[in-house]
Amino acid sequence: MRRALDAAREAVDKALPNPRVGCVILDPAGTVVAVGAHRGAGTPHAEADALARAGDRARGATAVVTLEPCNHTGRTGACSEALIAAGVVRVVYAADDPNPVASGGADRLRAAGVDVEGGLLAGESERLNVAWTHAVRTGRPFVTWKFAATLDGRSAAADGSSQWITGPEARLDVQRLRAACDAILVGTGTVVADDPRLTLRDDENAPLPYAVQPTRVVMGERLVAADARVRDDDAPFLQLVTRDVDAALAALAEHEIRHVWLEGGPRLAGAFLAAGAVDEVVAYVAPTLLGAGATALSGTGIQTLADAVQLDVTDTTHVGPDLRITARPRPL
Ligand code: AOF
Ligand code: ZN
Repeated sequence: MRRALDAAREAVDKALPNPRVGCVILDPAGTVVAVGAHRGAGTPHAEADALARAGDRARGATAVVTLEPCNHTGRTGACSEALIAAGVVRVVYAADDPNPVASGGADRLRAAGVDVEGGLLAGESERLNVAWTHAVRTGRPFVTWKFAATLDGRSAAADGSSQWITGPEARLDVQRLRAACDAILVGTGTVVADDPRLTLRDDENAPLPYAVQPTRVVMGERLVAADARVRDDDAPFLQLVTRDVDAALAALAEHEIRHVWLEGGPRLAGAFLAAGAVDEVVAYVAPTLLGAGATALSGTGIQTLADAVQLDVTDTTHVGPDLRITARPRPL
């Protein structure tokens, strides 16, 4: 299973809107005869990839797969049927498939006489697909809110200047994390103020070696000007003409967006937080002090300490001179 998880991880950085899945085929003696992985929507599922590599050696074999084999014909065929047809006699999988459209593979395999065991390293498989699992379970995308601030919590100086609070290392780190998402979300105010491109680029403006650019999503009732850079040809663009967070999440889910990277501004972030729609916070904190200036969040409606949103820190990492703090809202 660890080999299958590694295969899933190594095959692609991102398979969204699909999960990252790996599959290993073992002969009756326990020797690895094939390793397969999924590489993104529309390409073969991990099981199909591994079966194709195994050929005849799949007969009588065990398939070890990081997600319950699917039982549906979606963009590709049902893996349950492919495993049965190939003569696989035993399937060991990690996480149950949370997708109601595709699940039922374990039952289908058992009904065909295949020996099936689920749950092995399920947590690791889910960690590999945190956003996908959340999105498929809840029907709403997983939202990561990112902001940068000084050590005293300012995201802009008193005169409004905010470029750059953090160093180049942190800005490159943001690009890397953005690349793992399938949408970058900002409010219309940010587009008007900064005319950002919201694409993945390095400091020399060269495109980064990430295959798929996230969709640039602008939320708000003011229509984005036709010549705004966010509408150029470098990446997909989507405007959500609404101020309602739930409506926005539903629209994003309809576009098969699973992992949203929310970048601001402060009112949009405040609205998402107030709606309970922030699933993860990534804060870049610079070792500088301003003493005045805007903060990263506004309009949350929180008035008293007892109502503070409680987070658990899941990671702290030095990024150049800055600190990156990752935190998740504490379950109620
Ligand atoms: C994958 N890769 O290796 C496995 C998946 O219609 P599709 O082909 O995009 O099917 C996507 C669903 O299939 C997915 O949500 C999950 O439930 C199931 N298994 N998907 O993309 C794979 N094994
Ligand atoms: Zn499948």
